[in-house]
Amino acid sequence: MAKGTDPTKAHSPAPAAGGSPEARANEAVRRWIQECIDLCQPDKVVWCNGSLDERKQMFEQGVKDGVFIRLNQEKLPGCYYHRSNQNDVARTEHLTFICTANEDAAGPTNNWMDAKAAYAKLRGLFKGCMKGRTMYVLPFVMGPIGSPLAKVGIELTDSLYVAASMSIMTRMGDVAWDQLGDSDEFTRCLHSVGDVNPDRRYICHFPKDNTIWSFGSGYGGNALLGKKCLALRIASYLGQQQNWMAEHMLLMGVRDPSGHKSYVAAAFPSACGKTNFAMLIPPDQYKQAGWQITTLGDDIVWMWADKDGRLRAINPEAGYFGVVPGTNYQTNPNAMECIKRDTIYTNVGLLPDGDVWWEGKTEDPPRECLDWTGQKWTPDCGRKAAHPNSRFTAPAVNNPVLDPAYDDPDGVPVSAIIFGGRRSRTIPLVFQSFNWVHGVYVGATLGSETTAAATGQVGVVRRDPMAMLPFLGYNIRDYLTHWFRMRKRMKDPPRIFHVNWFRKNDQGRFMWPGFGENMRVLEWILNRTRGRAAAVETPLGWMPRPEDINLDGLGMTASDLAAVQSIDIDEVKSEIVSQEELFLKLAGDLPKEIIFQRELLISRL
Ligand code: GTP
Ligand code: SPV
Ligand code: MN
Repeated sequence: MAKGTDPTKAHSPAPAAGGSPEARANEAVRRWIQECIDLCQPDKVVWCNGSLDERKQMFEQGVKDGVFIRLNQEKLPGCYYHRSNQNDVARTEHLTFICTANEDAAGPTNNWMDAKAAYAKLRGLFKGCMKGRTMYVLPFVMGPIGSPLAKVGIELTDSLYVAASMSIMTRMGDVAWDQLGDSDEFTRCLHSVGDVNPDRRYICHFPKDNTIWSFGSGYGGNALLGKKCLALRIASYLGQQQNWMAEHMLLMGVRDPSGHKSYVAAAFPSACGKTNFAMLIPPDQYKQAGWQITTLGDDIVWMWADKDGRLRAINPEAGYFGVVPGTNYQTNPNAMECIKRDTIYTNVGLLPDGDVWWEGKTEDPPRECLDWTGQKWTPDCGRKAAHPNSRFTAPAVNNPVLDPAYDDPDGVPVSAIIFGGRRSRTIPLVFQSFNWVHGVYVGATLGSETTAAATGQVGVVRRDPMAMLPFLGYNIRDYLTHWFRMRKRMKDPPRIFHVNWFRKNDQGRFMWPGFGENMRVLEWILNRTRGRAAAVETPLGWMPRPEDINLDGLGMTASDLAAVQSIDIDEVKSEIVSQEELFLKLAGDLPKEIIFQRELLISRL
């Protein structure tokens, strides 16, 4: 991948329109695929065209192979069930590597492997790994077709689950050959589930070679290589080289009662509420007044400054790989609509009639089901029916509130960027940063309690800068500097906010109702972006007075709101001390803006 490539450069058209996918692949593609075939030695190679018919055949084949179980087609038309290996249920951050010639390129927060050593090690694992198996060739595009930022990837995989999932999650098929033309600028994604042994599991990224090699896992973020591996790790590296941004963010449209439309991007760490916020249904009174929320994306956003100096954004994905537990018709009705048909359910409970169940789906649990491991489950058995990180894979077009601009190659202008974490204590419901540079500091010091989306301890606060800690393809020092530099490309940068839906009281109860009611906070945020709402200056930033948040019909008093907004100076001091854990890793490399902002915060206390 050439350094400094112009992201707006158009590719020349494909050599031959029409014909078999195999015939349409250009020389560079064919050469690379042949190398991978020689290495992996599959019995069979299947070139995929991304059609709905093909996806159907994949499901049928998967049912025969025991990869999928056909769900009750009356209740859940087009839906299939998949059980993963029990040791393969979440991203494995300790087995994820950035592979470069020198360690500095990966930086202090990534696992690093020498690129040559990594290729050698993984070549040993890939050698002959597809004997007796089929290799699926999955050409795909990340981003609306024709967008200046759209990227082509080709994934080679021996997993039918991955093939079917990629067909939902990306714009897969012939569109990729059209977009690629005769160029060799595509991400080379090689994947094998191997023997699903965590001791032989490596998710390796080679940013300099535009290459991803993933071995030994079939789980989402480890195996659907267009998602976290390409659209965040490789893309963040490319974005830094080419002056754009790849972020772990949702993207939503908000129409106010006057018909004015704004777009908001928000970065929350894994399992901290992006899908739910992106599909938010406003409370009745807001709906009646004419507020309307639409979804562009729920996990990844690519952004660039246009010629007028406005930040514009697209969602590179075409589907949702969402957390299942806790999803129901009260918390997220739009997600429930999305997953009624044409959806893959992974690691949820399976009911006797071929329907599915999970914790939080209904108030009353079923009398019995099979749990995510296939064992008989009853409500009193002491185990969970669904794995806490069980997931749905659903096409974006199923979303009843999909934004019309979702497929627009020009993207949408972003008015506000929101950072948020899962914090039981200390962090108030909402505040606004003083300006872009302060906002970058707020994002860089984002803390959140860990969740089941990655293996390891759950519920401990860790620093997760911009919710990107596990997804950075390069040195965090250069990433933070990139955020500061992007400011210079913008005439009127988006306002930056911080939210926390998860603060708890001394009884351990959430102090804010969350979900649809988050609309009330969003209203203040949007009004702030347009100079239409009041705020007071606090040590953390601008905050609404209790009367600036609409509490009508919420059953919360102004003093309840004051409690969820309260700032305890001693707790903030501890917070600053705990930020040092990240800053020490950066040592002498901490951008000066971060140091100044930290000093200014301390001086405000
Ligand atoms: P990834 O797909 O892992 O990136 O997660 P995500 O950020 O999209 O999180 P998601 O929206 O799936 O929410 C994760 C969990 O948080 C689910 O169990 C939700 O029910 C819960 N959740 C989401 N929003 C809220 C909220 O406003 N309040 C509370 N209390 N819980 C929420
Ligand atoms: C996350 O963990 O942030 C996810 C799920 O969105 S995965 O695609 O597995 O990374
Ligand atoms: Mn995510």
